[in-house]
Amino acid sequence: MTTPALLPLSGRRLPPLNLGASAFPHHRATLRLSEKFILLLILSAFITLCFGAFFFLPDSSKHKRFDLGLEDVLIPHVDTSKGGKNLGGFLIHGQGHDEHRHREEEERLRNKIRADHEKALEEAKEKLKKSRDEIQAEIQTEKNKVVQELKKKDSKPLPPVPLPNLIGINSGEPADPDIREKRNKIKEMMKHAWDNYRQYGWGHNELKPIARKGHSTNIFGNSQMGATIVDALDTLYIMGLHDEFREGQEWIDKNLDFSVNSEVSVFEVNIRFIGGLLAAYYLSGQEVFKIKAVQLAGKLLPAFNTPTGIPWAMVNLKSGVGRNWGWASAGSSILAEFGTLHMEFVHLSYLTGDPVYYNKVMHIRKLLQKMDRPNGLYPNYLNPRTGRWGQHHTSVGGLGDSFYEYLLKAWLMSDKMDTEARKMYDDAIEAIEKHLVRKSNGGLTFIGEWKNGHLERKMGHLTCFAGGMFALGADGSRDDKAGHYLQLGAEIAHTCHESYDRTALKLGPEAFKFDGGAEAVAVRQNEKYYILRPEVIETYWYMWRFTHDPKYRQWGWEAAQAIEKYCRVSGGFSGVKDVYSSSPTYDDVQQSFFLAETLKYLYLLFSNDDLLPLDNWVFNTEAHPLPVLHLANTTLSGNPAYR
Ligand code: DMJ
Repeated sequence: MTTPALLPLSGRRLPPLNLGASAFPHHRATLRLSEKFILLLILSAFITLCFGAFFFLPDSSKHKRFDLGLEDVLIPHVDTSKGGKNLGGFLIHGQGHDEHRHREEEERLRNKIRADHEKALEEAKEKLKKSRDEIQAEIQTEKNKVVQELKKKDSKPLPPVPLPNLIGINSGEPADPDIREKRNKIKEMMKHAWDNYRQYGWGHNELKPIARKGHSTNIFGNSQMGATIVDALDTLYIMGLHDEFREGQEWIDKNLDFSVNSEVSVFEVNIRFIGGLLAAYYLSGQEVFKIKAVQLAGKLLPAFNTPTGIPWAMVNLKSGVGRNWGWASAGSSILAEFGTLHMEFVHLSYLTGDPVYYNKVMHIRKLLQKMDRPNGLYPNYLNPRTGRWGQHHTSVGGLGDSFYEYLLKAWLMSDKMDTEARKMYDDAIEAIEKHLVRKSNGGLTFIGEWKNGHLERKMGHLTCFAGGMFALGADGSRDDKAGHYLQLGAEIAHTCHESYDRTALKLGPEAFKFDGGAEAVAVRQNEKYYILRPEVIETYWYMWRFTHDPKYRQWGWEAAQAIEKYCRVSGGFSGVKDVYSSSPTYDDVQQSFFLAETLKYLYLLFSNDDLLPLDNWVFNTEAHPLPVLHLANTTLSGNPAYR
């Protein structure tokens, strides 16, 4: 095939194009020639247009002003109050000398534009001499440069911040050999869960322990973000599983990337990823965790771009577009989701010196403070467009739970300086006690749910965390009701233990009733499952720390044995579908919170209290410990950047 030569604008013939070997030589040659031709055509049209436009411009000297938006350059300072005199810059208003200078300037600019065009043309011609591969290689080099620049920007060291007093990062090894043995068993369970995830699900969000492959749900979006790795890190660290911790760190360093086109839950990513990364940073001091947490937090910020500043439930990490769950009442955001950001966001502001995170969560708080609350209760749904409550449904379990938890923990985390949060917590639990806490016929204290004007006598497994919350908030409670709240915590712990004890597997159902003869048992088939949740064990641990009543260790051990017996499979741990059936079927999911929370609380239950003491650490809702910020007279920061 003969190669046609192109006649460029300069009249010089370009060398024949090197087409090279190809499976479709004809197509490739045609394509390259037409591409180049079109490029040249566009260039020449552009140049003609520029020259034409320039020469057909009205003669600006007649207008006495050179009006290309350059007057600031040409007439640097004109004080009109002084009658248009020369003020050391350019002369104006019809003086001959002035016109001459304008014309000279015009000429200079024309020449510059001409020279620029010629240069661009030369460059284009040079480019056309290159082969497609060369051009592609150049483009790739440019791209790489940009990526490198971005990476440099992303991994820019954050401002140094005086670290809070990190007390109690120790082995916490108990002296009692029986307790030590139990603790070792929990560590072995952690190793089994981790090793199998490592082998079959590495990099995926979670593990399917029966199918032995990766698993994910829509809360993590559609990309492999290694949720189990991030969620498990601090548990590995606390248990002294340092090789495993390092493996996780390496994966995060090399693979955890947030520039993915993936729509994630803002709440879940905050509590599991940001909470997990921050805890790993504070425990280990490894900068990479802090940097990743800050990068990720930046990706969540667009979720707050709503008319009210109440964030969307989900955000696309790449585009920043947010939206709410389709199932939520009237397009609402969920109380337990937008109300469970405070701890992590305060730490982010503390560590970065950037108040943006703090301002976002304080804005939410201020908005909630202004709203009317039916019976003093916070409904679970709030519309982020209108700022109005959705359905009047209040729960201390799913959809509401960790909002109350974070009010208390904001106060604790601020070294008890954030009294506004404490007041909101006290007001909320007073209303909860009045309207939702009841005693069953059989004498069990439970927390029901408020649904459109009536109390549903049902309690979720999730609600069981509240026993620990009441105990944690006892000290510092209004009217010095510490004893009362500790007692309330103990009663909830007892009820939740009963919900475990009344099953075949000695594991608790997802929800249980106190109605029509039912006492702490699930009635509906679809509420009989146990998915390795932590809340009951979490409450045992808090009760143990505050009372040292041995029954809490006993109850925790019962739960650990049941998990070992009924949930352990050779490929990890699985949830079960019916806790009332002695031959249960598996759901085939090893949830990331099993490693983050359930096993961590069990391990702490059999450790000494000086491992992560509660005066110095506050656990986020995913059991990631964050240090108390000992701040003088401010809820925010020991970081001088704020002061
Ligand atoms: C965890 O992800 C967190 O504890 C959250 O607050 C609610 N529940 C799950 C585990 O059950």
